[in-house]
Amino acid sequence: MTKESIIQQAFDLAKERYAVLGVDVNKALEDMKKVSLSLHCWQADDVNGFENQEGSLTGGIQVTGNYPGRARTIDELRSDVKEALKYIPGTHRLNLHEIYGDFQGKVVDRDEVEPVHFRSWMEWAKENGLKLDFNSTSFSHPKSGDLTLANPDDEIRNFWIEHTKRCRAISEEMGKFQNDPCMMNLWVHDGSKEVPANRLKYRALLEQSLDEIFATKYDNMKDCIEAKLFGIGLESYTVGSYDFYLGYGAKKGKIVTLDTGHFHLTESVADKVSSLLLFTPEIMLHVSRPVRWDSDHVVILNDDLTDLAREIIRCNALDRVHIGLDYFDATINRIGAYVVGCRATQKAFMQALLEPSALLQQYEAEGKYFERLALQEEAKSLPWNAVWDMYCLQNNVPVGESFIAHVQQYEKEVTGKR
Ligand code: RNT
Ligand code: ZN
Repeated sequence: MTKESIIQQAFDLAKERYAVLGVDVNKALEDMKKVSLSLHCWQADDVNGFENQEGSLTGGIQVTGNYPGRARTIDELRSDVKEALKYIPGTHRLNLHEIYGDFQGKVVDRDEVEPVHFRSWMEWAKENGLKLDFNSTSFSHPKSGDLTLANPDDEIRNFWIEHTKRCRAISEEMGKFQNDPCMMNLWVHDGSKEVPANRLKYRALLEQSLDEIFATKYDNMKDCIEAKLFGIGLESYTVGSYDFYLGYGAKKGKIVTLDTGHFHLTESVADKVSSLLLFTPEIMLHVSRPVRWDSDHVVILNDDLTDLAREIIRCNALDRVHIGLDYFDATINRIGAYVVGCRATQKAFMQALLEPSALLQQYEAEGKYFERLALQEEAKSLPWNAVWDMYCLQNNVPVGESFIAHVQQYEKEVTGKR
């Protein structure tokens, strides 16, 4: 038997099994196509970027590890992303940070950046069937300090306001060019290591800065604001907390970014989805994996992730939720890290799309709580993986663990030689 026919047989059996529970696997396969991921460019190079300035990663985030092979140039990064995409079924996007501009060897400060610095990215993305998303970059800069958009110093605050306005203009150009809105994420690390004497002051400043930044209306980009619990070295106070951005987003109609590493470890991010959908326009996700803290480990298929995907599918909200990834692991092969995290995210959605939700909801409506619990448990071990394998096969990407050898090969030929 060929590998293809084994996958086909397993799929046919799974199809029958799911049909008993009223689940249409072909519809799930169709819907999987809508699960488009926004790959974070910064996994390929440990959040370094291509600004022609020496400096280290600051702003409350940290990458650990020194595995060889990090992308050092735009060309290397593009090659690595293309390689990773060979092992991730479906059509996806690339999420760029401002520091990844094509600056052509020049020093372009953050308040000078222009759409032209992203022209080559737009063209490259088009050639490769990718859409772009964007992020302003407040970290790793001499003016980053502990406070950027919430800085009481007018000069520093205005510098970052100018930077963020320019990033919106770049996002608008990207959106226009690709004929699809560019999601622009705004995350600033502003906070303090020790307890501030005036919490309100900085939040009021951040609100003012955001109002000024968002004053220009654009049609081809969407603003997302990312909250966080704390940054490294900024543990006692985060200006842009979840309450802050949820309030701002609900009041001003902005999209709140949920980074799954930015909450207390026992807090359910999945539970937030249905509330956000009622009060904010859409949702941006940064799928990540905290281990004890916001540590940005490679995403794996765990309960947090499957809960999150299930909530999105139960809310029928795939078209209102944007799935970005956000982790940085420099201890293992970086392309492998992309593939593992992306595939885990897709598997979570595959499982969610195969949930026997009609029957579960019927049990619930009838007050049959034992039945609901029992079916939820049984659903965990239904043969979803046979459907996932079929999805990979249909998309011409390696099925199961066979991508490992491909990543090893690329390491031997390319990243290992850097
Ligand atoms: C930091 C935020 C933010 C960054 C990226 C690089 O805690 O999650 O999204 O990880 O912008
Ligand atoms: Zn994030």
